Amino acid sequence: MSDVMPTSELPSRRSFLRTGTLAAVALPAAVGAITACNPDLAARQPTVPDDHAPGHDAAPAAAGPKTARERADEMDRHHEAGIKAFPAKTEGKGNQPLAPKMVGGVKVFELTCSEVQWETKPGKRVKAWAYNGQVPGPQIRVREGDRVRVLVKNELPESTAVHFHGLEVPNDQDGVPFITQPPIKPGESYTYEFTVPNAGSHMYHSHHNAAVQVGNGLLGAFIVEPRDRSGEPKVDVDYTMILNDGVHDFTLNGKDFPATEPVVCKKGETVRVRFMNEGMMIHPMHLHGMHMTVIAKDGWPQPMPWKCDTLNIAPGERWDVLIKANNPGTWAFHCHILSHAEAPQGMFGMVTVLVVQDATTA
Ligand SMILES: [Cu+2]
Repeated sequence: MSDVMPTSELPSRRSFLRTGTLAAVALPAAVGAITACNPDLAARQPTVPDDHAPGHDAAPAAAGPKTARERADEMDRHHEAGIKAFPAKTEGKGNQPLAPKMVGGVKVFELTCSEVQWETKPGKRVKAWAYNGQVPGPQIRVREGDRVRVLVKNELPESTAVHFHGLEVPNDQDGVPFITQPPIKPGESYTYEFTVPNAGSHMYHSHHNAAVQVGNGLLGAFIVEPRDRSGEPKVDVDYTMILNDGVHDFTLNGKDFPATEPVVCKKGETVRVRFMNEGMMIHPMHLHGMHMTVIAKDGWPQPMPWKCDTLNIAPGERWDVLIKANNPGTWAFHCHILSHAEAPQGMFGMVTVLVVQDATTA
């Protein structure tokens, strides 16, 4: 089941930190451009004219209000610091593959819901409600037709339930309290079991007090590979990107820029991105430098693949795209509702990069 995912899913921050690839190789265009525009402040200050505040030159730099140039330099320092910190190391990583236990031909997954402290960006720890201590919860990946059992243990201070979003399961496995099952009370466990009916990029999440519980982190990817793989694209990187916008602010896979994870590939490779929106807002995800070819919506193949560079991901939606990585460099990849991505203090939230390594940098 795992021949598509493991090597490509996680070419991540860890390998960057080990090799220094991003700092040394992948980001020179971005960082170099910033640093080139921002050499030593003190050396330039007396001689650089201030176009935005004519006449300010008479005021001493150390006293009185800051000049426009000083304010610009201060803002630019914050922006540069954020870029240079990327990809920032934080404690905890969500969306990690969850290996099932095989019991009599059934793939058994165990999910424990509990409260944890989750670091979304360096130094920022928030209360989270997590499956198996991860935000997003661990990635469940199975094949169409598999028999699956999901054991849910609730260690939260309130009831919960798990809905398998996008899966066309029998009604009594749909995970909606008082419609299809009783709530799973604190301290209780509950078992779901079904034969996986339809392939695609799906999700699982709480369906009880969900605006709070999903916002707190009770969500994860449920990816179903088709039984017949003849129509599947051949990809080198298969990357799941889960968007959220609850109490943890704007996050990609549970992390806030600069702690988000770069998507990394080599020139000529094909990257599959599975966007999933677990938040309550729309997020038009925009890739610089290359287009995306949309191949599936909510797990269903598109009748005809189509191209875009900005793809709106509405709450609950999953969109699968392919990116032919033919343009080397480090490319910004972010939500284009700009208040979800950038502030005077620099970039934050739903920002990452696509790194396309060419032969000289790989
Ligand atoms: Cu957004």
